[in-house]
Amino acid sequence: ASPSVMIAVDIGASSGRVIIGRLPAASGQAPGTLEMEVVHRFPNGVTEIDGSLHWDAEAIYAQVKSGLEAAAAVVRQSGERVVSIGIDTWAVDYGLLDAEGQLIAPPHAYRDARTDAVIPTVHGALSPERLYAIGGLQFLPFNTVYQLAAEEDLAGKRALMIPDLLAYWLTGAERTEETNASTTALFDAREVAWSDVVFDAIGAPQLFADLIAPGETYGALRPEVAAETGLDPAVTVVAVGSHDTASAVAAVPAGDAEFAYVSSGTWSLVGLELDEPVLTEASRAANFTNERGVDGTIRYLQNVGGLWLLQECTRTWAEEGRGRELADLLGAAAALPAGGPVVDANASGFIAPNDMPQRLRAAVEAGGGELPAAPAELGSGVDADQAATVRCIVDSLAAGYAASLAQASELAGKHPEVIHIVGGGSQNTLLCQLTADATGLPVVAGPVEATAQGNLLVQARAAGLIKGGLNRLRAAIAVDPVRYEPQR
Ligand code: LFR
Repeated sequence: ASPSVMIAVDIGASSGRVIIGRLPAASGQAPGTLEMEVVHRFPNGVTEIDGSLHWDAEAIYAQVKSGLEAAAAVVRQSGERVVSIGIDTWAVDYGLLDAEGQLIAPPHAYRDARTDAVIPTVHGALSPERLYAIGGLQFLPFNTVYQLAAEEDLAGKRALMIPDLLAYWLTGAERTEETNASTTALFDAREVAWSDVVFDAIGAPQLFADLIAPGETYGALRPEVAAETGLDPAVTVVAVGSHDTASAVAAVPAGDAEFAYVSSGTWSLVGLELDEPVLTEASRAANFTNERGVDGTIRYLQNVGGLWLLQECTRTWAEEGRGRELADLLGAAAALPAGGPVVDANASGFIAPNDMPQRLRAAVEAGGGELPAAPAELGSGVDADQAATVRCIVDSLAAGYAASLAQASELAGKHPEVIHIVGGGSQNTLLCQLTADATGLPVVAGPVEATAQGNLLVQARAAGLIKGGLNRLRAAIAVDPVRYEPQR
């Protein structure tokens, strides 16, 4: 029989990838190691329509189909067989469908400020304490519950989360993947079901599709999609941890040691893997989230700001004609002494795009610190304000990671011995070292493409290519981890 392969569609806020995954046969007891071939990459980002931020879902879907077409061409050559497709994206956002199942408008993007006005109304109907006791989610102004409350008229409409919307377009099946449902705050963390109490409180109909768990199947490709992409119509779309963070944490290459993780990309998701949610008042007050992971695990974590701060600074500097290579910026930042100013990387004032260097400077000044004036040349071609700003971002992230991990450990009664950093941030040596220094714990960095690996491994298990729990999946992760020891 022809060898089986899986396809991961892995889409982040700034880029998307379509990846073929292969899992060579196990030798003896050890499972094979997952191999990945990226067949398509595309940029992603929010588009502004009439002053509000949206995702161009149709354009994303067109890119997904181009990626599937590229994958089909590869397997035609190699004689392999695609068994399934898995999709993961960021969480909380959704598309609204009309009675005919047509997308009504481009989905809103979570960085849009439209929820600000409705948050007090939602909390008036259901207190933050009650909301937390049900959903166990960190308060973030973009949680789906506030976004839905900001919608004008929901009568007769249906909603699908972004990965589910793409799965719907590929298969025709309407389902809601469970790990992503757990990020809506419309979901009961203990019952693992939609919460009528929350829908009633915001006066919205329960307009989401039935749940589907990672490993279950949405359905086979629609014949039109098979024809368009050149894939076999028997190929199925399988639910994975469709929330990218769920997939990333499934691919933390943890061994036996008690571990903490940072999924470090546009956001930094910092926390622990637990068996049960922590829904205490202390946990709510500390603003920790209990999101659902693969195999019913709980991701007990906090959103700490992320590389978004750096992405936005480099974008602004490029627009000012002061664009610099990331490696040069990080090199200049690393050369600065420790002990510079730090800000709260997760302050809500950093959520929206634009003017990031200015907003950081203001936050530093508000804290009594100072950043050098712009632009004062350093020898390296990087301006002094840029080096100091980048250093401030990385110091702030490391300090945020350390504070969140200390709190999570205390609230959950855990004692992690090692921190795994996965995602793009795992390549940032300065961030990894400063995290080890700030926490006093060793940092193990990698894999970079954890989300895609977690996505593919859940599919591989659904296809019977690998058996067992998360530890077995993790044993198949391709990574050459780099270790950082604390130095201060
Ligand atoms: C990371 C992530 C976070 C979520 C944020 C918004 O990509 O999915 O887990 O809080 O994006 O959806």
